[in-house]
Amino acid sequence: MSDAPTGAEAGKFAAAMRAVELVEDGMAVGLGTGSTAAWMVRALAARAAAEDLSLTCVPTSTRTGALAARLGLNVVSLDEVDGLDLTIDGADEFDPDFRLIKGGGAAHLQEKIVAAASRRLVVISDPSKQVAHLGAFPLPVEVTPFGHRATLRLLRRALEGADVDGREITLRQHEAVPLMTDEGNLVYDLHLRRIGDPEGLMRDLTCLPGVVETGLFLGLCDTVIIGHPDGRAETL
Ligand code: ABF
Repeated sequence: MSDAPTGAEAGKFAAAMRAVELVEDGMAVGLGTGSTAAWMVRALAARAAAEDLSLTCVPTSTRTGALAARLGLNVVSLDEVDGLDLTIDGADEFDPDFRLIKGGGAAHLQEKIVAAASRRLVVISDPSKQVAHLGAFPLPVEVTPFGHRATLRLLRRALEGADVDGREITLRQHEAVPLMTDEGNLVYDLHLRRIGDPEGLMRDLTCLPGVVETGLFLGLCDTVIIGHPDGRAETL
């Protein structure tokens, strides 16, 4: 690609390029959402064109799907394939066990469905997302619009006994109105600061009526590739 970025984007680009090397001709590939994943889509489209790769691509959001289609990738829905060979996606945080917080882009429901349908999930990220404990990034929780304030009360009650350092909950807004996800749901952000027991918290939240999905990705990611501002990529 001739338009390689500089500065902070150089790291994202480097991680994206390294991840795209994992794609083989004939693969079914899940395409993540976010700015790092966007570099990956651009690099994958360029490689597919240069090497005449036959790929089947499943996007994790409408915006990723539009970008991939515009760049000439073969975009299909998840229901048109029998699973995926590889999904490449970004993240908002990752810990030493590759547990993730995702959903800063409000696409975590579709991202998790696509990731769970994939043989591998490779995360592309940068050192700023690497944490000892999850939680500094607010945990997104997608909820149905129906009864969302009742669900908020259930979320607050669930956090009372949780091993976390913060318990503020905010409704995600976009241009001063509640944000709506691709699926037409709302997102509450849980400002927990530190999550002591991610597995326990996911169990406690996912069972609540009205909760559709959380941004906790546990046991799904087997590889993290981080890109550095100097353009180096590092596979963890
Ligand atoms: C997406 O990648 C989201 O789940 C996550 O919030 C985002 C990270 O975005 P960026 O790559 O722009 O930091 O998968």
